[in-house]
Amino acid sequence: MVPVSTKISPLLEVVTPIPQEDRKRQADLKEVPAIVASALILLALATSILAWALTEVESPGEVTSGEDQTEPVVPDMEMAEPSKGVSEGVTERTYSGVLLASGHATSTEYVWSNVMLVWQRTVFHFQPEKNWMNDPNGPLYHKGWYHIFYQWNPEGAAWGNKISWGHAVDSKDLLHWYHLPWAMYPDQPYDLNGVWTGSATTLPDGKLAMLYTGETEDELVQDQCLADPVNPTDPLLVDWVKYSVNPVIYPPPGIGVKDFRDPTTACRSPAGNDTRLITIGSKLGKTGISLVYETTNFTTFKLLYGVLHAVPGTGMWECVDLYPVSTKSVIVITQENGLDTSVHGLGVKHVLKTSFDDDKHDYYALGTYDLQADTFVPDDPDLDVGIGLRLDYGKYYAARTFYNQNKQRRILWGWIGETDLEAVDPMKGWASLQAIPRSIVFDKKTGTNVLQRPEEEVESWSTRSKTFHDISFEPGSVVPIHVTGATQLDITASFEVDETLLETTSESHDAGYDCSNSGGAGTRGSLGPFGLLVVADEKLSELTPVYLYVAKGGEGKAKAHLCTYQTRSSMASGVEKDVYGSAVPVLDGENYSARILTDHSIVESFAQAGRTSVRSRDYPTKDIYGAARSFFFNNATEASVRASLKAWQTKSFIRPYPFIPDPKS
Ligand code: DQQ
Repeated sequence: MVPVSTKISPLLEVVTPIPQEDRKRQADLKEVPAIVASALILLALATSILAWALTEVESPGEVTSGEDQTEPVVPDMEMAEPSKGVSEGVTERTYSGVLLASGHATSTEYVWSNVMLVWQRTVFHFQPEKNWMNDPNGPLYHKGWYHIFYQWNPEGAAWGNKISWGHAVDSKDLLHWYHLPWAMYPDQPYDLNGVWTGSATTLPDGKLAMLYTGETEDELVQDQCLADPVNPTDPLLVDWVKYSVNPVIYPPPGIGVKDFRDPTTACRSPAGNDTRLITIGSKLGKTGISLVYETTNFTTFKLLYGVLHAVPGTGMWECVDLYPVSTKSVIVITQENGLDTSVHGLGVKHVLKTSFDDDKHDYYALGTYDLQADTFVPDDPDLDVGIGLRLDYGKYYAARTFYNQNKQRRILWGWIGETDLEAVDPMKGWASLQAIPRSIVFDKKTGTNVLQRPEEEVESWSTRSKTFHDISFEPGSVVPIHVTGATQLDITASFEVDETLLETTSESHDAGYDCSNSGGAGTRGSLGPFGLLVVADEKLSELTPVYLYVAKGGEGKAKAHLCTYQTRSSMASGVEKDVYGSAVPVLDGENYSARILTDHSIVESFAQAGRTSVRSRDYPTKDIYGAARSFFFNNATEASVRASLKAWQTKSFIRPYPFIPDPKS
């Protein structure tokens, strides 16, 4: 065991929680003195830390853009288009700027350089070569190739009315994608306002049916349409043709024409004879619902009586996803297999996931899909969709799964949107990315949640690794993690904490701890927070703490939370700075554990093998290229933490830039 005691208690200053709205309004003004003060303290502290850190100083990373790297880029707010929103079929940008009394947006004062903007582009997350992207669409595995389609604007880096389906393929590791020509473009009366989100169904004979939502241009009516690959034997599925008598489903009576979208993958119905069921999200008043349709041919559909499920007060349900997970403890193929969409019966539960248009979060519930009654019944009404669990507690939306029949895995894709100002997107030339694909299985230990883990191919994305065994960190310490290439890391860490302290500590029961209202990593308890500082620079002038906070819960038992603290992640204004996170179950005898992947401007965190996960999009100005560092920290007041950690440097897959025009355009 190596004891470490670099004392830095003032590092993560306690911030009094303030309401979210006020926080956004005040953030820019308040942070400046706090950051300056902290920076001075940290400068002194960093000197002692440097003795460690200097042993492995990285050379600056390569700048890939051919543009002038020094030329500053000033957001032109007047040129910016108004923010897009619900009525236009896309997620509203949550951060829309901070207006000063003068009426000027503070964000215009931040001068982004090309060097900073170029650095934000990720190296192992899926991104199109340019322009705007949102929801993942129709993911599938076909003849040895992974396919991802996605909502894409061929005309620029903002959501617009020419939303099309971008398309990329990869045959080996979900990393080395080939960008193909767009698959579908809004060019028919039934989809002139956009080829929106949809899903693929692989039929037993290997044929594919792709259902998507089209929106008409004049009345903005949302209808469901069918498309097929021109040549189903083509492993790349390059060409797609829309069905000649689309749309195949109109909004039924009583359903708002703008509230009817995002058909799911079809599953087999007990009615037999190739009868299949799909579900489509909608709302009735403020009640989120999902309708069920039956089809035998994907061209004619029958609306079934009632709804799959309804939850009052949850508003419009977008991107509904319904799939089975295995509850069996002994599985023939593997302990961790996923299931085909049509599997049901003994040893199977269903996950119902919906994306809430009202608050832009993805919620799910575990339950039973009764195929006779065509209804979903949650296991626990207190954990129903929108009341209980979220797929992710950070920036993550419109997720969609597919079944990889080759590996028997259910794989989840989800969209990470931008959290800065829209005006900056055209300067970068792109907006948004997809979170790394995760496999999704039932958590047989808790029985109350799913586990989401980076899909196994992600292991092959790593190159060099460094291991740190059994290191003891005193309360109030921060220690650099000596790894090169801290801009792109895959870190696994396990932590041991002396929980008997909960019996002796004067700390009162804190069952109501909540990452978002806690004040962040500066809120100190006897047993936490502890974790990593990522996307940080040597002086810690910018840093994103990802940490576990162990509070004293009911009956004096430990209650853990996984949090990501963005408040000091960027010195730039015009950037959302939230504290994300949620509780994570830790069972008796388990160590605390986390997996954290950083890819330039993205941090993806998983706790306890994926019981809880958090994504964040960061916009640093200092800790970029070779200046990026990672640290371990323990900001508990009483507990020492023993940690073991392995950090892998991940491979890069830099996509060609500038963009090579589509052969079709
Ligand atoms: N995005 C699509 C819609 C979907 C929404 C439009 C969710 O089909 O409901 O781009 O982000």
